[in-house]
Amino acid sequence: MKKAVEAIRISKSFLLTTHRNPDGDAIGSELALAMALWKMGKTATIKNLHAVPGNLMFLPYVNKIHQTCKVGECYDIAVLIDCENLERCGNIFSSENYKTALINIDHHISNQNGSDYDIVNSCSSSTAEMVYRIIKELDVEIDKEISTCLFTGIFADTGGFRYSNSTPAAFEIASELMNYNIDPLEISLNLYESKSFQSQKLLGLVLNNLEISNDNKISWLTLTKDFFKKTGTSPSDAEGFINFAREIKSVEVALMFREIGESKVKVSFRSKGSINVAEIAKNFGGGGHKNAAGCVMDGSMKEVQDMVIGSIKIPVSEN
Ligand SMILES: [Mn+2]
Repeated sequence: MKKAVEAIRISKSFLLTTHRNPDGDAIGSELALAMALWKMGKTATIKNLHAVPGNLMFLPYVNKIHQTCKVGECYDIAVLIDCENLERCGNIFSSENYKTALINIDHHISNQNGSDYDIVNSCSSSTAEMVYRIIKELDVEIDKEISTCLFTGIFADTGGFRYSNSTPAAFEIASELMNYNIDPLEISLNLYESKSFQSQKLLGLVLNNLEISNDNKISWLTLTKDFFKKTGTSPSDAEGFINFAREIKSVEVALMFREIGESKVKVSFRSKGSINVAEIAKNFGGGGHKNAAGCVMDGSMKEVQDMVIGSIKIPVSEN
């Protein structure tokens, strides 16, 4: 991190990008770092493959984020944020788009490293927590806008401080960020209570088809393209639905299967306890965290479900 910070200090222009379907941690971390770089008098441009989801449009300077499938310009440094590899950001840039270094700031256990400066810590609650440390190291003064973005990142990735990554450090940093007059209620309402009526109707359809394994430990949701058509919604409206499977008391692994093509299915994984779903997702070409992961698989819905559910082995508990 010290070396990366040194490289940042002596560079002028930065490209910042993050993963497909960006979430609160991805966008919050990008914006916070960009604002810190601007404060240092540097040029920082944020370019992502996908648009910012509606529930994050309240963030400061969110209109500065560009959407592109290919970066044209060349910068001194490219920064990959909350993203385990170039594929996850949609390969929107390559080594031709930066002169001196690629910096990788991430907390995914499956991060593939290999950049010039890998700042990767899978024990960190969020990438926002890591960006907070970098900003401190850069000696940039945190303000209300930066604080709002960092808090949003930590709050989003810890599920509002409910998940196992709600570490003492996450609480401590959040507490410090509160000193900058931010509005956690506004952040919470935007993140978790800004759904559309159609999105709730979609949830109704999906919950109607909720399933559970014989031992009650695996529960899964199925989303077909048909559901989106019926309710006039898009996949971003299904964000967080998997939690309804996860919230069942006996469930240890929750899954969401979403049809994305003729015979392509996106699988999301969540676990509550010791089951490492990143390992399971990795077997199918995906990745993520111990308690939250994903992959994309070829095959019909039925084939993919049988393959994935059949591969999950949950040990019988001793008590
Ligand atoms: Mn994250």
